[in-house]
Amino acid sequence: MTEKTKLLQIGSITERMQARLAADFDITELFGETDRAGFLAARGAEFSAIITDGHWGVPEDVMAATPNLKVVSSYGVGYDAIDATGAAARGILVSHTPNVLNDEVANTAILLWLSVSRRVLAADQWARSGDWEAKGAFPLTRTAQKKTVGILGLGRIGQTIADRASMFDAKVLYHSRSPKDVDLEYRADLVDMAKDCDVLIVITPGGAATQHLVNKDVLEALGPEGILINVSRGSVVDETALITALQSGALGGAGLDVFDKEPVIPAALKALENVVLLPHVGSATVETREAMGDLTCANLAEFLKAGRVLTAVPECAHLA
Ligand code: NAP
Ligand code: 8YV
Repeated sequence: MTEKTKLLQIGSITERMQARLAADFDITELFGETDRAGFLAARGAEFSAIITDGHWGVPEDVMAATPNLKVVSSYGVGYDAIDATGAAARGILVSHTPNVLNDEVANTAILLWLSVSRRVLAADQWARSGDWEAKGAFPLTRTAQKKTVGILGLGRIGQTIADRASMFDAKVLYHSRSPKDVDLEYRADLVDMAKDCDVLIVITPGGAATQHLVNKDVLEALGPEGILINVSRGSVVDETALITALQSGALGGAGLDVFDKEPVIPAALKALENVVLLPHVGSATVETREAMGDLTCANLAEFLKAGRVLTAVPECAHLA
């Protein structure tokens, strides 16, 4: 009988994924180890494969302690927590889960936008608390119809959000580093775009290149009636500037699925009435997580079978 491939698991995986991997992989859970440094020093060299997710990625100490690592399969599309360039230089293939979550994350962005503009949480509270009987009708809210929607990052998910926005007769603008071959208005300057938007939806990757792209100037350009939706990474928005803008009324409202230091959300943000906060659940439905999990496992299976992966990150595409 051939020995199973040693797979290091970072973060949690579903039972379905466990079951799919069990036949070919001998799985060790990193977070089950109490002496992490001792474990990595003693056993790091055993592992040729890692399974992780977009949140945990591959921490530097793990990368450094796994000299025989050949493949990393990440359960998520965003891989800012993995040094993909460094991995590629070592010949390590990194895979992720593009496309299978486009619809779900786009739906979450729209859900947040409508929740903020129609003040769904406050209206729910009005209905439950007895305010409806005591005070009468809930105050009027703002429509999502015929607005100007700016998309920051018109990639796979951004394009799906643009499709959804057109259902609300929106005018869609977008900003990214380069214009795309699409029938939408490109804006080379983010502040300039924000000035013209009712809603700004952020869906770039995280990491150093996008750190605090959405800053005080962008938020002020969006303005007192403007709404910011962030379904990308917390790092893309300057959270301190965001809180200040929301507190002062310089920004109208925000719908946030992601935060700077997850799972910690600043108390000042939680105290605000003009925000809707989600605990990073953009892709978190049974159906979409199943598709993501299947692709995560299929990448590992393909590596065992053919020494390549199905959906490599761009930095590793030449190795796949
Ligand atoms: P994608 O197809 O690679 O699209 C990313 C877009 O961002 C591209 O249009 C890119 O265009 C633009 N971009 C990259 N760097 C930029 C910069 N510095 N300034 C302006 N635009 C920039 O990625 P995707 O599959 O749509 O996923 C996007 C991100 O969503 C993921 O990386 C992840 O962080 C996040 N996400 C979050 C959740 C959640 O649960 N909330 C779920 C899935 C994904 P240019 O290269 O032309 O700039
Ligand atoms: C996941 C995500 O929540 O795909 C991403 O980039 O942010 C989410 O779909 C994340 O990968 C943790 O599993």
